[in-house]
Formats: sequence, C-alpha cells, structure tokens
Amino acid sequence: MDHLQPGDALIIVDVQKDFCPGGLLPITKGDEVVPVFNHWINASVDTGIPIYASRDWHPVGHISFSEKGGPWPPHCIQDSDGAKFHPGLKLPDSVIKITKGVRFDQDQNSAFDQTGLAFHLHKDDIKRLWIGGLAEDVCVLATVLDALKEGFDVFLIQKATKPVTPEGGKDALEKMKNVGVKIIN
Ligand code: VGL
Ligand code: ZN
Repeated sequence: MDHLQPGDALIIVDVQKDFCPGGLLPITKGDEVVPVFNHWINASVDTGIPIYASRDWHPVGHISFSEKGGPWPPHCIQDSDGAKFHPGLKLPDSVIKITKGVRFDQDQNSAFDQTGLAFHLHKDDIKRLWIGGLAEDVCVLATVLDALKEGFDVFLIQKATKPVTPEGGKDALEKMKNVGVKIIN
C-alpha cells in the first residue's frame, strides 16, 4: 500500500545547507526537496508516524575532505552554519536526529552505519521506511541499501531526492529498483 500507516517511519537524509545551492558541496536543485519533505512531514505528524532526520557532521579536517586525500570538498563541519538543516525544512520538535560522519578514521555515508538506527527502529516495531534526501547517489543510496539489509520495506520518495551527478542519480535509481525498493513519484 502506497500510503503512510502505523509501523512506518519517515527518514530525511542530510537536508543541510551545505548540500543546497550556496553551500560548500552544493547539489543542483538540492533545495527543491524541502517543500516536498514539508508535505511528507505534515502527513507523518497527522498520522503519528515518527520522523528521523540524519545530518552529516564532520570534524574539521575530516578524512573525506580533499585536503586529506578524500573525494569531497570540506562540508558539514560540526557546528558550522552550513551543517545546519535547511532553514525551510519544517522539522517538528519530535524529530529524532541521527548524527553521522563524526569518525576520524572513516566516512559514514549510510544513516545506519554505526549509529544504532536499526536498533532504534526495530525496538519501535517499525517495518517500513519512506526515504529521501541528499544526495541520491551517495548517502541516500547507502542508507536505502542498508535499510533493506536490516529487513525494512523501503519506499524512495523520488521527488524528495537529488543526486550529485545526473549519471550517478540514474545508476542509483537503477540499483535501488533492482533490489526491490518501491519508487514513489
Ligand atoms: C554526502 C558527500 C559527502 C551525502 C555526504 O550526504 O550524500 N555526500 N558527504
Ligand atoms: Zn560528508
């Protein structure tokens, strides 16, 4: 069934200023996911569905930064303005925040990677996840694949996600379809 029901959760991946136009690692049209999520947030609050929001939260000089030989420009540095959630995102007080990317020795693209998220969701008897966010071909993809491994049914909210590159987005979508993710338009 393609609508929210008890046992579902909404997972908002890394909708932070640095991943939107004007940020340090801007994703084309990244900010366009904000109004889409606001609609899903309202629907989730109305139906009593828990909302989880992950954030990339790197220490200064993180291993994933180009200055350290990593693939990315510096971004989402702890407590910086760019690491804030997009100011237009209407997160309710009840939102459960997931902080990742804090390890000195490795990156954590997935919101499940060493965060305890699967434990928390299983404990609350969550079976199905509605997922979107930034970026489709990096952290959203990694989160979705881990969600399946953890035994959840996964819906990708396609309008609520944008890729770093168009080719990356196409590949990610194909991968997700192939492993049984339901794509919601
Ligand atoms: C991400 C690149 C680097 C993401 C995080 O949230 O998709 N992308 N760090
Ligand atoms: Zn990062």
